[in-house]
Amino acid sequence: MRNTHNFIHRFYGLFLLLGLSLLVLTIESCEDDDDICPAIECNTGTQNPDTCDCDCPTGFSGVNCQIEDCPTINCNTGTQNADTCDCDCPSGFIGVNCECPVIECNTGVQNPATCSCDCPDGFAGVNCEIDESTLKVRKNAKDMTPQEIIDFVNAVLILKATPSPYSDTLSYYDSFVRFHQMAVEKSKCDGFGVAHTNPAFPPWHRKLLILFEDALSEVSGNDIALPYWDWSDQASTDALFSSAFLGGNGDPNDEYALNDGPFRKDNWQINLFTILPNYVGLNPHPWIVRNFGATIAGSNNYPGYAVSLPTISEIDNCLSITTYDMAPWDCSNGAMPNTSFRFCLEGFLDGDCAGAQAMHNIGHDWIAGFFEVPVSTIEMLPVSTSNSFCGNIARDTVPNNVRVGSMEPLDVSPNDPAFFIHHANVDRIWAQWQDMPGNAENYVPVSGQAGGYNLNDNMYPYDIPSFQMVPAMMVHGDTPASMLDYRALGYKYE
Ligand SMILES: [Cu+2]
Repeated sequence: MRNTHNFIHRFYGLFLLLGLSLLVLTIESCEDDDDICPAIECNTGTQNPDTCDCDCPTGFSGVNCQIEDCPTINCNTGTQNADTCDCDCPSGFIGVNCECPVIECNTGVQNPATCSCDCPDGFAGVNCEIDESTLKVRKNAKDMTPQEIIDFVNAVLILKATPSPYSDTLSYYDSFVRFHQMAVEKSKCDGFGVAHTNPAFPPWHRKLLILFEDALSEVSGNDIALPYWDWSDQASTDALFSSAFLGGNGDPNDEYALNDGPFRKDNWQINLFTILPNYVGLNPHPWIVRNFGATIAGSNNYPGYAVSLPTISEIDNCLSITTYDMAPWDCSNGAMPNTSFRFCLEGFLDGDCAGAQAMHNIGHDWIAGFFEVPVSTIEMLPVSTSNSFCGNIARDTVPNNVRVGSMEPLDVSPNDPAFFIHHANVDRIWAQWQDMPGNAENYVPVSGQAGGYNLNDNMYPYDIPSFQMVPAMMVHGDTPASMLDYRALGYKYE
């Protein structure tokens, strides 16, 4: 019994000792806490007893959780979300700053950085609404099948024999020559460029090509796509100027008359003649005249210098210019071949508009340069001549034995169907440039310049009321703005 009592006593003693030890330990550890962690203000956070530091909630940092992590961003119509720090945008807006009005992107997605639609491969357009597989494909002349060449050539011949919807006196084909001539006449009378030597040079000709391509399809019943002539590709040149296609060079024994191919002298008649003072009398024949690579006129018109076609590096140089165009919006600034895409593409090389040429201009010159014919007496043609449009305009003197080919006098150069295939390449290079990042809508001037230059100006002569009565003219707009998106106009280049 005593032993038992003793055991219990000892047991209780041990318990007591253990309890006291724990109490002391606990008190000691509390005393340690008080020693290491001074109370600090943690604002929206809590003090961590292990580290003594503040544990802060998401979005806050700093010793006292006093720093709100979200950088302040402008949310425009929206509000910044304190948890995510991003903008919560109201319906109808997207983007990092709620700046983009929502647009329908169909098969694509709207890019919040640009606000525009990113389209999947094979789709294009502002709303990714264009299925590219449905577009007309304008091919390199060398890639045309024999049947495509036949269809194209026949359509051009039919167009030449079809009465024009725009004129009681002209053929449908010749109306396109006349549109071009009217633009050049207006330039000379008004003293500023229409269709040429100005920012509207690319869109003005894009409109002409679409009208022409549509007309070919209309009169032939075939869906015709214009071929293009890649000047830098010898195979393209060879294919285009073959006897099955456009015919070749002029006949040196016949004042360079075109004597082969479907548009030869006895199968194609020219009805509209140049009225440009510098060319009157130099291109008198009612048939196509070509003299490949002959000389171009210098500043004094004749004699000139030999020309060659643009190379890949010349074309790439124009494509590398990021500015579409700039003041003085013409051909008079010698620095502009390297600073204005339009100036470079149109083909001026220096500040002399009639001086050295390149690109588009040299293509005209290469097909149809200056040459001499035998005459009984060489004499100088008069220095001025009366014109049917703006009265007397001074002209340079030129010997009476000088001739030019059909593509040379600017006004009536579409008399040679090569014009349209040459200009398809000009249009293709513009299209390539437009496909570069940021260039799709890149056109200046937007406003404030001469009539016909600005983004939303109507282009002469497409805006003439009687022409506007023809349904074909109204299928697409007649402003530079309406010509910018070539896919929306129904075609692409291979
Ligand atoms: Cu032109």
